[in-house]
Amino acid sequence: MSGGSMADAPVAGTSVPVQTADSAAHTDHLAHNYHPLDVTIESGNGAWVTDVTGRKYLDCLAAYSALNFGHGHPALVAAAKAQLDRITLTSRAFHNDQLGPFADALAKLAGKDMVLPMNTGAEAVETGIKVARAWGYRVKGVEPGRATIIVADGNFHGRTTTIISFSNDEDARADFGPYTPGFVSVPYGDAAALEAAIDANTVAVLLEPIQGEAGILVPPAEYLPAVREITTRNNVLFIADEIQSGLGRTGATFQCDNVGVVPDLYLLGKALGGGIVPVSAVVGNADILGVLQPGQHGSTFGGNPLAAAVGSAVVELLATGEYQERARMLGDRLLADLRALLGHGVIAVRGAGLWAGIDIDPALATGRRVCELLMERGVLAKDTHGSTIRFAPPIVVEAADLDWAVDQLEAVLLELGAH
Ligand code: IF1
Repeated sequence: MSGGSMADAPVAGTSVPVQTADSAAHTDHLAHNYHPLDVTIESGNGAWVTDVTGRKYLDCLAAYSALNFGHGHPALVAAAKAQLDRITLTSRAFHNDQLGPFADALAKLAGKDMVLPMNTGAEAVETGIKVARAWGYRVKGVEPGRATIIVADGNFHGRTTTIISFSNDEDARADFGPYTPGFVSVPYGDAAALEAAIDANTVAVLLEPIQGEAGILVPPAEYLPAVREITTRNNVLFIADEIQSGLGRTGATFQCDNVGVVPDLYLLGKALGGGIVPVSAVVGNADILGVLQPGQHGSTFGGNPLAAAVGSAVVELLATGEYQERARMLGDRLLADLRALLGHGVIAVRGAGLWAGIDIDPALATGRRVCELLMERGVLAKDTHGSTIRFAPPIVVEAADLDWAVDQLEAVLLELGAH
């Protein structure tokens, strides 16, 4: 078929719907694994996006923290554009001139000495699981095939079959069995329960430093330091999934920094690609990541020169600390403004840095309904579960726009009958 794509080919017996700009959201050819708000975005700049009708919205989701630096950050776009004209993909069968500098810069940012680049967050999580198991057998001496990894109830680490095998969210796991064995789930925030679950086969603990999808659940301040002490004492790896909490979101380079903890492995993704290309990585020291030998793990696109060039530009933005400081300053402002709504339709506010989970009074509306009404007022946000919504705008958001977004939430709550 010359010119058009297969997508343009009429399906026998059906008429291909006319695709106009504003009907792009309503194609008949897309699987129904999402239920997006009824908005079709055409462009973005900073913390703002514009829909196909020209209407602007403040983006308070930032693609689940993949857009920490906003839409179209000039330094990131410039790095991508420059690399597009050089080379975008070589495979790891050959070296490329961008990956070494990226690995050097990211290792330095994390205070570690080795980086394993992948693409999506789930791939970083899967890589962490494989590395921990191989370390368990080859270094710790766990009996072959018996390695277990401790995870937390309410976790969200991605959508692959192994990862949903240790999810306890039925929407995420139902009808996707048989499930991968080798995982033990314990209550989040309970260090004693975690220690009690460790046995001779335990190779690692895998945790989100703050549970994102669960509703931005911030554990007690002493939890992660206790997990660090327990895992060190038991020769168990501590793997921190900072894919959503990391890279400036919580007012620090990593959320682990905020509680004075250094994990054995950082799992990174989302914002590492600057909102431009999928970039993820497992970052640790050679005594752990070094267990992998050539041919034992990999990815077609992992460490590609375009991803590495953008990743290097992201690490450069984080190296000064200005985005971390901005997230801390704006986050304090956001959380204080949201907490002023407690008792006026808001029943709880949780968060760290520029990342807030807001429990709306369920008697007023679902989180989805609140997000629909926010959209009508020009704010884009996403519910997690039930009546919880999250606010996580790009860190480049203007303070005045952040204040305005909270004003819109207050107006929505009043509209729903809050006092
Ligand atoms: C969706 C949720 C958030 C993550 C953490 C690994 C991954 C994610 C802590 C995997 C990804 C995304 C997935 C996306 C929506 C979003 C999400 F709602 F699904 F749960 F953020 F909370 N670790 N989270 O948050 O990274 O493979 O997606 O690059 O599946 O709808 P990924």
